[in-house]
Amino acid sequence: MDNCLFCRIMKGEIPSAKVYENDYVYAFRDINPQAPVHVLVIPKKHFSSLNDTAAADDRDLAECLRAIPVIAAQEKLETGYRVVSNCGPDACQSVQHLHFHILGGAQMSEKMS
Ligand code: DGP
Repeated sequence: MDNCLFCRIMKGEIPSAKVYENDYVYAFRDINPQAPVHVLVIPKKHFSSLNDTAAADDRDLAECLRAIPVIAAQEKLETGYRVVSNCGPDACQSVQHLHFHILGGAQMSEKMS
């Protein structure tokens, strides 16, 4: 996806603060952090959201989930963290490339919305 912001970040065409990468996954710091640690985990393959993953290779999705605890450990989030994937306009998804927010580094509210 030539015009996708996160595809361009993943390819290095737009700079980002990388925190993790493997053959399937790229992770980088959110430009507008909403917690002391705020990392975005994306599959290297383009999916616009979770709604676009019915035909996805399991590996592309599983690697995102497996990367999350690795990144959490790297970021020293021993006391916990939250994972969010906004999907569609009601959830205020603003970038149409599947991504998982890892939020941590402080006590969070019990409220999620
Ligand atoms: P969402 O609202 O769930 O689609 O989250 C998109 C996130 O992407 C939002 O928290 C801000 C972040 N973001 C947007 N543009 C950039 C960018 O150019 N670089 C980085 N690092 N993050 C970005």
